[in-house]
This record gives sequence, C-alpha cells and structure tokens, in this order.
Amino acid sequence: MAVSDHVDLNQFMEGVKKRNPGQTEFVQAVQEVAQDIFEFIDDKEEYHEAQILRRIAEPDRVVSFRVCWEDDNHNIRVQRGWRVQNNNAIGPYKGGIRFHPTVTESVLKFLAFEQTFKNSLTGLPMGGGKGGSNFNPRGKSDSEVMRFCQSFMNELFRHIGPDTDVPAGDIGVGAREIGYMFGQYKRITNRWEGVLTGKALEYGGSQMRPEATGYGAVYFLRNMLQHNDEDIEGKAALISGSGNVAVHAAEKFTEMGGKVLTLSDSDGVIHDPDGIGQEKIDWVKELKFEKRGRIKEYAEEFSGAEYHEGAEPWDFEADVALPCATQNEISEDEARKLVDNGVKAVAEGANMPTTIDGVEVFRDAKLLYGPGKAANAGGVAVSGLEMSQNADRISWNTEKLATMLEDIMGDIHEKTVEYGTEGDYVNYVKGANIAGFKKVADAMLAFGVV
Ligand code: NDP
Ligand code: 2IT
Repeated sequence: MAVSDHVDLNQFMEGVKKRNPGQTEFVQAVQEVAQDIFEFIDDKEEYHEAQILRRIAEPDRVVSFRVCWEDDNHNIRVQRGWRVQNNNAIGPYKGGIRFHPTVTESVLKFLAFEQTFKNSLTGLPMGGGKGGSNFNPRGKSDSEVMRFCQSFMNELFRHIGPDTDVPAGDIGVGAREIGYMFGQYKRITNRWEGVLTGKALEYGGSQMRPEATGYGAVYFLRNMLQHNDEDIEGKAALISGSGNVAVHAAEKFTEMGGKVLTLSDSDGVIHDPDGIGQEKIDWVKELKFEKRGRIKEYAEEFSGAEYHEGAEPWDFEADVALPCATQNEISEDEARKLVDNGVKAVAEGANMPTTIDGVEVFRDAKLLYGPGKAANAGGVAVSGLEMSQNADRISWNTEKLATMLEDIMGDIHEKTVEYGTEGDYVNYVKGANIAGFKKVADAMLAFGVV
C-alpha cells in the first residue's frame, strides 16, 4: 500500500531531534532502530497509521528527582536521580539502574528505549525502563554508598513495584547496591516482594543472574559462529571492561576453549598474551568486586601481562571482540582497527558500544556483528526468571537456569536470523530491531490509542 502521505525516515528523525534537543545518545539509539523499522513497515499501513514507532520513541514517563546524602565528612551532597519508564505494552517496566558520573537523561532514555526491544526479544513479558544517577561510586566508602542508595530509594519506591516497574543493576550497581536499595524498599513499604532483580541468593536472588549477561553474550557469539560453521575453540578474544559483564564473558569464553587477551577499565587496558584463564579471572573478580581495585594491578600480579594507560583493547590482534564496558566505546576508526586486526565477529555485552559509523564499518566488512539488544539480553532474561521465581516463592537450581539461559539465547539468535537474513549475510542489527519491534508493536495495536 502506498505510504507517501506518511513521514519518511528523515522527517521522522528530524522530529525526534527537535523534540529531544541535545540528547545525542537517545537520538542515536532511535536512529539505529528507525532505519530498519521504516523498511519493515513500508507496506504495513496499520503501523504507520497508529504511529507505533513514534509512540515507542516517546517514553511513557521520565521521573527525575533530587537525591541528598551525607558523606563521611558530614558534607551534604546533592545528586540527580531518574527513572525512565519507556514502554509497558508487553509487561511491567524492567531495566537496570546505573550509577556513574556520565549518567544524564539522554543516556537513560537511550537505555530504556533499547531495553524495550531487548526485553521483547527475550520472549518474556517485560516492558522497557532504566534508571540511575550521576552519583560516582568510585572511591566512596560502603557507608556512603549505603546512605546514597537509601536516599535514592526514598523517592524511587513510589514509582516501582513487582507489577509496575522492576529495576536491577547496571554500571556501578551490583549486589552491594541492590542489597542496600532492597533493604530500604522493604523498610519503607513493609513489603517483601520481587521489586528488584539481581538480589543475592539469601533474599530471593536467582542462580545464574550475576553470570547471565556475560555468559549469554558468549552463547550469542557461539551461535553466530556456528551459523557460519565455526566455533569458539582456539579463538582469541578482545574484551573491554572488567566489571560484571566482562569477567563473566571472559569466564564462559575460556570455558568454551577460547583465549581472552584483554580486559580494561576507564583508565587503561591489560594485554596478556598467555590468556586470562579461570584462575586469573577469579583474581580479577576479587580485585573488582571485593577490593574495588583497578585493572592495572593485574599487570603487577601476573608477569607477561602489560598495562597500557589510556589505551583500549581494539589495538590488538584477535579473532573476536566483546565490548563489555560502555556506550560508544567503538568509533568508526576503532571499528576499522578491529577489522584490520583480523576480528571476524563482535558480540556486544555493553549497550550501544558501537557508534552508528562503527556499525557501518562492521556491516560493510560483513562481520558477524551481534548488537547489544540481542547479544546482552541474557541478563535481563534471567532477571525475568528471577521475577517468576519470586512471584511463585520458589528457587530453581543452577542447572535449570543455565539451560533456560542457553535456550533463550538460542531463541533470540533464531529470531534475529529469521528477520535479518539478507542473501548469504545475516544483518543481526536489522533482525534484532524488527523482531523486537514486532511484538511490542502488535501489543500496542491491540490496545488502540492509549
Ligand atoms: P560494571 O559497573 O560492573 O562494570 C563496568 C565496566 O566498564 C568497568 O570496568 C568500568 O570501568 C567500565 N566503564 C564504565 N564506564 C566507562 C567509560 N565511560 N569508559 C570506559 N570504561 C568504562 O558494569 P556492568 O559490567 O554491569 O556493565 C557493563 C556494560 O554492560 C554496560 O554497558 C551495561 O549497560 C551493559 N549491560 C549490563 C548488564 C548487567 O546485567 N549488568 C545487562 C546488559 C547490559 P571503571 O571502573 O573505570 O568505570
Ligand atoms: O541493560 C540491561 O539489560 C541490564 N542492565 C539488566 C536489566 C535487568 O533488569 O536485569
């Protein structure tokens, strides 16, 4: 059917830019999705008429609030907190909380928008949301982090609930912060309920949740390789970051017979030509999660490894790359470096780690490229399973959850292949965008104009 009376992609993006001034990350995330969706809905009048994409790209609501707390020197500190509830067509809002000085409304809106498509891809009933604060946990004492988390929850509790919005962790928010926030929610509301995921096992957490994002990204990578008659065995990987996602990606990649060459943080990268095997990964886990140290200490501990201050992993030769740190860590130049250095597959543990120009480089080079909304969906998928366990007041064992995670990542891979195959190339970006969009869009059509 002719759609000439509808806005085209350029007009649509002009509108998005105009309505979201200065929100570059959000505009970037919408742009990445819009080009594929416009192609998909070209002959589907009902999606145009109902303005579905425009509605998904307008968050249901953005709550912003003041967070006051007292540091150890009795100074009063003021931070800004947000919860972006993007879309709850297919389930309660669901998505992590990020504490990092780079957090802005634009960053959280991009993450909540991406989360809507990602959560749809998991096949579980979860809408998309994201929250956070510009609070910097680096260098803060446990008591300071606790006071901040409590103050943050003093406002957030009004906006969340097990059937409304279920936050979890993200950058700067791990088991410690979830514990403090859950404790405060329970104290304020006098309710024990599955309002947060990523909880510790003692109070309703799920087996496999800490591992799920990193393991899931490696399953997705393996699935892409196998679709091309290749495997992880014997391959070398560049991994960025050294947090939750990075270390668990390293662990699963190693277990599958690969060799991890790098890990990083925002100060620099370590390169270990001997490979970062399981014992070294265990050492990094303790360094990062207990001692809260920096990755440069790795090179002081393990001879043979080198630390490069201010550098990133993309300068080294390898077969595959798993960006697991943050958004826009791979620019066009860095994408080119990866291709020149022999990388054949990229699976994104982080959210939107590659710029739009970088994605173009991967596509042109016909790389196997698994975008974050598909490749890192394992984390939120196991969060969804944590919600199910909490609702039923049961706990499943590790084996069951490991199988469910692997199966979900397999299903996501299949869906992305179904919608992304272009001749002999699988455009996983397109596959993920369309498959993620379709379920949310069809639910929204069913609701009419709301
Ligand atoms: P962590 O806080 O555990 O680790 C983050 C890592 O990334 C740290 O090594 C950190 O280094 C590095 N990093 C953060 N910001 C920057 C920056 N601006 N520049 C360079 N390095 C940076 O977070 P996660 O491992 O949980 O999250 C990593 C990525 O994975 C994020 O993009 C997140 O959105 C995504 N993700 C996380 C999921 C989860 O379940 N946790 C699920 C799906 C996606 P430093 O200490 O120097 O800041
Ligand atoms: O980006 C993500 O998918 C997450 N940070 C995890 C969200 C969740 O609700 O588990």
